[in-house]
Amino acid sequence: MLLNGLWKFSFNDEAETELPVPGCFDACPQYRFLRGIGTYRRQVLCGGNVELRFDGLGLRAHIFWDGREIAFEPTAYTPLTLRFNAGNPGEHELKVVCDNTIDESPESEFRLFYDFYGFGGIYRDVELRELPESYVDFAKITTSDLHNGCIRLQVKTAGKTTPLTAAFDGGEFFALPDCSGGIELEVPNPQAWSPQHPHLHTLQIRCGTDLCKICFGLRTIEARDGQLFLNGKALILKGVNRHDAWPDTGAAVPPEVIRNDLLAIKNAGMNCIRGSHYPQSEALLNLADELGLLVWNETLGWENPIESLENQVFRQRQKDGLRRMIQSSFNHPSIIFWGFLNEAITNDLRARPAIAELAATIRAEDSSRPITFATMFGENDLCLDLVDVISFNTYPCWYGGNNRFFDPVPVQETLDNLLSFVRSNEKLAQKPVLISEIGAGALPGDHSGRRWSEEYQAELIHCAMDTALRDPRCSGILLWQFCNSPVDDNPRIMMRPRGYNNKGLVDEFRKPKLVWKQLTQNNPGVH
Ligand code: ADA
Repeated sequence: MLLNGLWKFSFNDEAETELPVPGCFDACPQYRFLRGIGTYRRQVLCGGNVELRFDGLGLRAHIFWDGREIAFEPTAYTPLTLRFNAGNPGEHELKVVCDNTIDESPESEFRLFYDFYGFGGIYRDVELRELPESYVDFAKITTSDLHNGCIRLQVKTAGKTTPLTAAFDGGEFFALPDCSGGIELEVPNPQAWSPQHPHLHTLQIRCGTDLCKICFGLRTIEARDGQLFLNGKALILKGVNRHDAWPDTGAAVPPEVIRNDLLAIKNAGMNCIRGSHYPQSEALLNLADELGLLVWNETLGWENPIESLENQVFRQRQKDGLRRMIQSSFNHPSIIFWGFLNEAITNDLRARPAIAELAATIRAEDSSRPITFATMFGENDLCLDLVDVISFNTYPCWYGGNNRFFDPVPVQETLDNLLSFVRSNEKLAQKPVLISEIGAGALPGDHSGRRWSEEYQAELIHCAMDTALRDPRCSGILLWQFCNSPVDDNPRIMMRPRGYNNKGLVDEFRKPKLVWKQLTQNNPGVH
């Protein structure tokens, strides 16, 4: 049952009204930019053991079933699956109390200085299913032999023990042996998944009356010898960072907007999206699988300080967020990296235990994908050896220097210095290097050619792309950022005209700026 629709809503215990779910109350005109408690509730017709799934909400939420609290979600944007007994068949009340006040304590994962707006509400789909006597708890598929089309399947079931059957691509069902420890299977008529040919296979698993359908792709991703390899071939990433935001609905981005965004990115000749800076929705990941876009999926974080990295509650929440993100999106072929903690304080040695712990948490869940985090500390980062891919966020000619007109030299020098540093460092030399963020603000309509103009941004982006993509030491570039994104009234607001981070290549309504027109024109397009 998809529980999307109109729910009863009240803000700070005021009179009840109705609001859409998915939705962000502080993106609606009557509560725009207000901070407080938004209570959503609705009736649900069901009974017995159920599974309730939220694909993402925020900033924090208490969840109640028939008036009893069944969960607290401390982390925005993160998939949450709850299993519980709903009681006798009939009407039950589901209540979700979303708090969008900013928690400034070190354990909080969303703080005032973040460079993106922290919305309140139920951002993404809510689903409920009544659990049968036995069911598939999880099924993980990894490509074990691309050449021969073999996968490794691991299935865990719950409830009464029942023999399993499975079918590939809508074919005949066959008996599955116990695969709790993983088994190898050959996919009939195997075709590899890649951005050029995003072929998806399906596997249906029957467990008693439960039928679980998984879309998967045959593909491998490796980080070795200073490069990335997709299906054994050297891979160069060319893409964008993207915030999941839309002016009318905040963090609850309508599926058609997501589809248009992904098509536009693909049509600009790009192959990758960094989901900055939180786990991506099921809707986006399904589309990326279908369209052939590679995704860097990361947990929520932004310039987190040492008091957070040394805080056990913060660390536990991060580990929990990583596990939930990985378990919920494991089978998407589009995901090539797991990431965490954008621009945390990784130039401080005291950050190492937290970074090592998060990397180990990922490896325990999935050893088939490289791990990375984006650093702003360049050569001074002290944690780069702990991950598989080195990702530098850098803003030459934007935060650095005082030039009014664009000067290519600092961009070329900055990128060269970063790449030379990695290649000459014994511990890092064999790791692939990415420019994970680079960009400049541009106000639509400013054609002065100076800083903040569309021309300045276009020149900087072209120079950065040229420099990175011509350098054989570089495995790719992810531009900051696809669309303008809203920011809160935080200490950085004076650098954020109109309350937006204006480094979008398109504006917040996706109206192309000069650079995006040029990137799109230079590409024949795929659709
Ligand atoms: C950082 C950060 C982004 C954004 C960017 C900017 O590198 O990772 O989220 O804040 O800078 O625009 O300054």
